[in-house]
Amino acid sequence: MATTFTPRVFSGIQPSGGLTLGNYLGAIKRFVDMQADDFETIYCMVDLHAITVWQDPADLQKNTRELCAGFIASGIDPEQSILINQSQVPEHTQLGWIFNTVARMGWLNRMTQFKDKAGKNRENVSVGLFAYPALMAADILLYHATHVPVGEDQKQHLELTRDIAAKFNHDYGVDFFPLTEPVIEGTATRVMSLRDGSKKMSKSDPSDMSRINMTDDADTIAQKIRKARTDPEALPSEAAGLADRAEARNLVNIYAALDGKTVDQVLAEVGGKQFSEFKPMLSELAVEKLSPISGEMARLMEHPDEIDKILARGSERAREIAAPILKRTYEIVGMVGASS
Ligand code: AQP
Repeated sequence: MATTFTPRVFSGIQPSGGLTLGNYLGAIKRFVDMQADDFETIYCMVDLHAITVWQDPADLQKNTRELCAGFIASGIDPEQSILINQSQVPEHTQLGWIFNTVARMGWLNRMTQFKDKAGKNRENVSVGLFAYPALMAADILLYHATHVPVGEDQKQHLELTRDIAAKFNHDYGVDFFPLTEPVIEGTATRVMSLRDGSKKMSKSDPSDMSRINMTDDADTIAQKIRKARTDPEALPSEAAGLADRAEARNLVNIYAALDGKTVDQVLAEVGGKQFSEFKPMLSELAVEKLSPISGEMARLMEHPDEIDKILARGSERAREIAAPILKRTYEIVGMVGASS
């Protein structure tokens, strides 16, 4: 009979810059929703992933704490959920190594995120950037997580996680790791750059005008939305009318996600309006929804020791789940000493 796994959610965000609206709508807002459901929830600042591309050490520390503050300010309760920093739970890298031996070069070679990030510079990027998806599989499977809420861009990595779990189970003749389900839901699973509707909004985009940062003040948010690329047409009254209008669709999706409505509901209200009228409405909504979060983040950042305590406590709780799973993995693989 197939093993039954405890319903458990794991997801992470890299402290590779400041949090963006894309991270918030595509990931954190979903994390908060899943906390309210019948799941154990573990959320991680994946600092070991962040360093697969160069991070200034002082920035990495600040970004890790700010990310934790962003989680809490958005509604993640550190008592109800386990909040951790990846490097404080060494079992992640230990299982990551095992999975480096399970994942195949051909699988990793197909990862579009690696291709995008490496670009023409393949010979010069870190080995860690290439192996990233195997460590991500370890992050998830270390907790036998059954569900992973992510944005659209992580779908391929989640498929790879399932491939790694299946190959491990098959090779060792066990039913030990679950085939984790990705949870990619909502109207903003892929928030696009404000400057280019074909590129996703990203923390590390060189243009700050391409994204809304969760720490941006009201004037900055309004300025970025005012300058966001659009087209000269009025808004349509139905979603089908946005089919070939990437930038327009992006702004409407953002509006819908912030307001908790469907795209059709939003278009029923704003169809026929020009962007000169719609953009101020979007700015007002974004400021209304984001400024309480940025205010709370700033307040939490005044007490970095408290954030560090939350992460230390989270790591202890996480290790209680992770250690027996790693131990059993070592036993299955045949490591001497694993059973003692
Ligand atoms: N634009 C986006 N729209 C929807 N979801 C998004 N996510 C990221 N960008 C968008 C989701 O946020 C979670 C954390 O992502 P990450 O920090 O681990 O890495 P990423 O996807 O590479 O995010 P960034 O912002 O683009 O970081 P950099 O620039 O450092 O690579 C994931 O669930 C992701 O889907």
